[in-house]
Amino acid sequence: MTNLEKYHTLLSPAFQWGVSSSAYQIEGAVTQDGRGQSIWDIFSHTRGNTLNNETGDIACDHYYRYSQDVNLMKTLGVTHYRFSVSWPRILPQGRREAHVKGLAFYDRLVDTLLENRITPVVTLYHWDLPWALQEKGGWQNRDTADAFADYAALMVSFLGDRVKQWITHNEPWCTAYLGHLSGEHAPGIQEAQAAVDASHYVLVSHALATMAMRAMRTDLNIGITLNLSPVYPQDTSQESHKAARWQDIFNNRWFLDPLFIGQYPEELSEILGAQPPASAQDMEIIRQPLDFLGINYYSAQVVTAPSDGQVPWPVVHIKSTDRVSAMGWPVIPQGLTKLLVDLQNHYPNLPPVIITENGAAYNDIVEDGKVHDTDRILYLSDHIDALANALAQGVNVQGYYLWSLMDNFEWAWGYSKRFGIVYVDYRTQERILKDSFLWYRQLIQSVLSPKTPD
Ligand code: IFM
Repeated sequence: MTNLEKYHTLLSPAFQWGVSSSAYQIEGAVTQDGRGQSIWDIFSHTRGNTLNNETGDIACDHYYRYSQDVNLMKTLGVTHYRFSVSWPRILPQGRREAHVKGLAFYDRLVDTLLENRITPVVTLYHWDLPWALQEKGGWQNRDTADAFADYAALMVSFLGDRVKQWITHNEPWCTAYLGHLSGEHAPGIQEAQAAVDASHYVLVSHALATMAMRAMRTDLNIGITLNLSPVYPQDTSQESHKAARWQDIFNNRWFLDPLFIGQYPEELSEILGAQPPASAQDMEIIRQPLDFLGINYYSAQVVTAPSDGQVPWPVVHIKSTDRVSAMGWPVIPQGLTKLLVDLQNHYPNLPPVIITENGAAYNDIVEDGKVHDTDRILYLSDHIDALANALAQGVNVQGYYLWSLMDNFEWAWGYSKRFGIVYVDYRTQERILKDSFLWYRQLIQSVLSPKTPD
């Protein structure tokens, strides 16, 4: 018996079983119907930024195949679908004139989902900032936060009658760190001050957008999605404990503390080498109550102190015995339970939690038209068990969304990493159901209509 079966009664009847995706990773059609360019168009078309210089130009061609893809979700039996809106498809210049054809695409998608009894959940920002705004400083410019609030209000005016669950940002840590410090993601900047400025204005934009959306309608559930990764010290030494605290601030508290305590962690500036441009007024609005916190969980980290005292960064250890995914991320399902329980203990005002992404890339092989992805099934079932353990410890988890419905453009990794439970043949755009799809379908069915014991 899995833990989910054991704790089945702890699941609310409204528990959301979903799949997640994002616009640039699946839509393609980047020059169609008046779409403007995003920072990812420019970044991926700059040689050397992505594996094999791959781009999202075509991706899964979902812009044209969305109805087939919704059919797949219907077959899967999910109750919810989380997708993101491409900001430059709606506002090619980032602000002002909305583009009717861009809006019409999401209109069709939402209606098709509802016709199939699948609840749409919209993420407003999953990393594809309009290039026109980047040219004016992007997330390093506070004006971008105002533009984001206007865009959020526009989307609510358009879809708010049918879409009730909204996520402002997906993984602001990636926007800030990968986009502005390591430079692995668009816009490819490598500067500590740029990263903390971007993190702050992203949080301000989240707050302004939340207020603007709430001013328009009172029937919306609004949250933000953070990618969180719990940290374990490798041993009991003081140094390892300090390393774990620093890594926890870097991975998690950089965003959690401003959102739920109203201040940045004290050591953040020391860790990152730059100070966020925060005012008391900003911190006050960033802390406003949310309807839910979205969490993307993939892995955890075990750390020790840096070997060279000069460099502040803790050292992340991966044991040779660890299971690892094709991303090289260790598989640590119990980290999800720890994360959820620790969050609940640490932040008394934590809203209900939704796991908005969880999943794994593996090197899938098609054999006789089938993909036997047993590693992925094990990963998923272990993590759903870990979620059930957190429920059993009283954490209010209201949903689980698997990343991802289908293989897609994995950012700097191009198409080399497959996270889908549907295999995509990128030459033909054929979709092949992996064994994990059938497994997830069965799980959802058994939870939604459990057999009564004889
Ligand atoms: O593909 C990404 C997604 O865009 C954001 N969360 C993590 C996924 C896997 O890396």
